[in-house]
Amino acid sequence: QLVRKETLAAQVPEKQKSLLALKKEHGDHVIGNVTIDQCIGGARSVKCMVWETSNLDPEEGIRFRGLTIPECQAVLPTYSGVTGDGEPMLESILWLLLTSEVPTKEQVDSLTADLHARAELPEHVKTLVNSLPKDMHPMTQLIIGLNACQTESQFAKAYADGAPKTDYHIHALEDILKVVAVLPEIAAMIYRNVYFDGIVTKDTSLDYSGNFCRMLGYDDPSFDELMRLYLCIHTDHEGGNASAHATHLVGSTLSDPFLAYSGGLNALAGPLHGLANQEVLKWIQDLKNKFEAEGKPVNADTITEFAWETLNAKKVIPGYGHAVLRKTDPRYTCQREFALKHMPDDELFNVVDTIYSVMPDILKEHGKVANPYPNVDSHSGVLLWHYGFTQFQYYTVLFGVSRSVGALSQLYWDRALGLPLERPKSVTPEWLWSQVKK
Ligand code: NMX
Ligand code: MLT
Repeated sequence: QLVRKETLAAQVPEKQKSLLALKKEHGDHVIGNVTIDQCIGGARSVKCMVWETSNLDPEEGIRFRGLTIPECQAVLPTYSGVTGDGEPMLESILWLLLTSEVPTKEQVDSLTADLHARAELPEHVKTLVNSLPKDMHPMTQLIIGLNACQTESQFAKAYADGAPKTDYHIHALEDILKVVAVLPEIAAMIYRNVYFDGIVTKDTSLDYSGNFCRMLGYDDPSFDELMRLYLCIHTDHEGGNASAHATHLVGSTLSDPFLAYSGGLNALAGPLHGLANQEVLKWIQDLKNKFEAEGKPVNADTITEFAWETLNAKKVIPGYGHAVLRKTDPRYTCQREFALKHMPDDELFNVVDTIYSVMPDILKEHGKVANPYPNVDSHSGVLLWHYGFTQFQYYTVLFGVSRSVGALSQLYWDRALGLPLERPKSVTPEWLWSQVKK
């Protein structure tokens, strides 16, 4: 209520005015050129999208509404109520991304209550998710579940009823909060169905992350804190990443937020994007199995041997490299700090740490990779594994629950600012040749 009625309502006219002025007064100002390399090469660094919620610097990493991860940890409300003591709550970062304001604990608690109140899943969604084959990938199940929730879209209904475009953001926000609210239960149903007894038990006296942990079947305050950290750091990574961009693209057709974010989840499910977190754990398990069978220890030497085998087989090292970052991902660093605080002697954490000590040099020697350092996915799995959450085929679903917060906060602003249908120009190879042969 507070988010919608007070904070955002005051911001929308100002931001609309500012963007309009930018367009009117400076619309023809050139901000970049596009090379053939960029055209063929996945549009790296091409500046062609406005993104309110976060910005990614190649050296420094992500800033959420101008705040680095350590700054978020220092100022955003925590579950204990003492800022700086523990990880920020997911609701804190949702508030920040949506409104650009650092919320109070009271505001965050009101948002928790609002999300819990919206979390009821339609019966047909429960029936559908419960009917899915256990061997269907959890991400596919999540996407099916979310798509089926589209029956609840107030945006689609308002559009069909002829709502004026100036009101689109008001209806979109209802859907956005609903999507964020329902995802944990869909995700928990999938986890409990695939790996356990199918029973999901809620505890809405807790925050979003704590309740999610109980629904997954975990009851450990330390795991709740990990989930808070996990959900916060995966929310947003500016607009060009595949899941956020897909959400923005699909949403630009005025598909509602349920359909738009399902598009984002489809992108997240690819191994070069969110699925890399499962691939990292698989890589580590394959490595351990191989050397245990050979009676060798897992150490810097055997990791180096295994890395070269992977590279020579023309496969990627999952969890390393990035399209934008050129340094160790600060999301990796804060997870490493969590491990040093909560599980310094954990066996797999030590494997991940040893990988970190050798992999950048291996990748530099390999010579192809623009960024030889680890990204977020390199660390997230081992933290989960430590708490007995070993079902790594499921890991990307957690990423998917979190990314909804960033991608959909931006979708709110897409509609509030009246951003148009996204439709860049493609060119044929013949046209490209004609440009250089002139
Ligand atoms: N291992 C081996 N080769 C790599 C790696 C890696 N980790 N990263 C990049 N390369 C290769 C890449 O495949 C490309 O080869 P080719 O010229 O034969 O096509 C070459 O190095 C240059 O690629 P880059 O410019 O460094 O990277 P790009 O921007 O194209 O791709 C990623 C970025 C993230 C897709 C790439 O680094 C990668 O595949 N990493 C492993 C998968 C991964 O961890 N993805 C998760 C990213 C984070 N997330 O959550 O989404
Ligand atoms: C992300 O969080 O989306 C990934 O790091 C990928 C990206 O930023 O391109």
